[in-house]
Amino acid sequence: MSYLQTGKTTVRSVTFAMLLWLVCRAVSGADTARIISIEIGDYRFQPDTIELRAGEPVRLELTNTDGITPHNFTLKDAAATLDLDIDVAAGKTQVVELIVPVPGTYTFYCDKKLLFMKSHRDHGMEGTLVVIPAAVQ
Ligand SMILES: [Cu+2]
Repeated sequence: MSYLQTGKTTVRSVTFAMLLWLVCRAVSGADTARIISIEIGDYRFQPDTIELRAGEPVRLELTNTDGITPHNFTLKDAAATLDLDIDVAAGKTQVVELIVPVPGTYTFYCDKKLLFMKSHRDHGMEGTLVVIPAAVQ
């Protein structure tokens, strides 16, 4: 009987510790990821320049404001380990968590293109991501 009692207590402690961990994780995640909302439509990104610090966790909320045209958020740079290619259907929002470790200036763009037509990027659909060095501790 006392053995069972001990077992129950242990299970409760572990469950409580897991709950506490989950709550802490949710709270810290919500606190640290800055949200950057970008409207995508009419062959442009709005805003078309975004700035963040190296190592800063951000959450990009990409909303396609067009009625029928699908768009995309492409951000690639091998040296900075950036490899994003996110399709956003018309009228929809996609969310992506992003941490850029390397300061620099990067170009993002839409890679959509209809056969025999100019690509959305050729229509001017691109923007600039400026990553400034992390704050000195
Ligand atoms: Cu596009």
